[in-house]
Amino acid sequence: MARYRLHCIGASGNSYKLALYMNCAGLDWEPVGVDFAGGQTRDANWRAGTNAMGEVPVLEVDGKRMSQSGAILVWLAETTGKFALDGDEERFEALRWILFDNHKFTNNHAMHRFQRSFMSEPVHPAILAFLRSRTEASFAIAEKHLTDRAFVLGDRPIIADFSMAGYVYYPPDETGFDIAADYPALDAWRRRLAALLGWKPPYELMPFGSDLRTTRMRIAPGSAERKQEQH
Ligand SMILES: N[C@@H](CCC(=O)N[C@@H](CS)C(=O)NCC(=O)O)C(=O)O
Repeated sequence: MARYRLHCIGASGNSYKLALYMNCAGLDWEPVGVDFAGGQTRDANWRAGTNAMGEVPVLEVDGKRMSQSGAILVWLAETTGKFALDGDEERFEALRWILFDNHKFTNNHAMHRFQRSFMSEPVHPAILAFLRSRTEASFAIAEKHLTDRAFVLGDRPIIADFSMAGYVYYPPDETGFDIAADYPALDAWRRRLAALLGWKPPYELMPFGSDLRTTRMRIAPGSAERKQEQH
């Protein structure tokens, strides 16, 4: 059994942040599948034993189970020294971007993707339009920031890069955003990250639960099986 065990699904970009970090850091890790579409993260026993917040990712290390990708990335950087921060100023800057990522960059993009591609019934266009405009606004901020720097904090990748990378490698037909065509600085940044040793796309690093991609087709509207969570 690997030392680091990531409870995750392939469709979860929040999980991918940690999977990608651990693969690029060369850590001994393995994915542990969660039946997200089947409602496992809402099961009372799962919540009691794995994550009271009812979310993936959960990282299990030496019997301890941790949640919240941003907090886990900070913990991993501090305990492994990989993609770590140098001093208080860098730590503050990295936390700023990790919080921006959680609240805006990842959140809007992920919510838009889920509503667009994984709902079993059509979503009201106003919901998609709202989430799309929020995503565009946070993409514009990241695009400007990355125009004159290689990585989020400068010339080397650190944990905030992995946090912001959560959803940028999912296929455009799934996300509804064509980063290569519309966001040149974001595209150049994600290519630099993709050149790191250990980089792999989400569905290769986390084979479990990739079937969420087909949930929309698998679960007919009105079916008693319809059990879905937000992104
Ligand atoms: N801020 C959390 C977000 C985690 C999150 O939203 N995970 C999604 C999957 S990508 C989830 O489990 N959602 C279940 C729900 O919202 O009920 C993190 O970064 O770990």
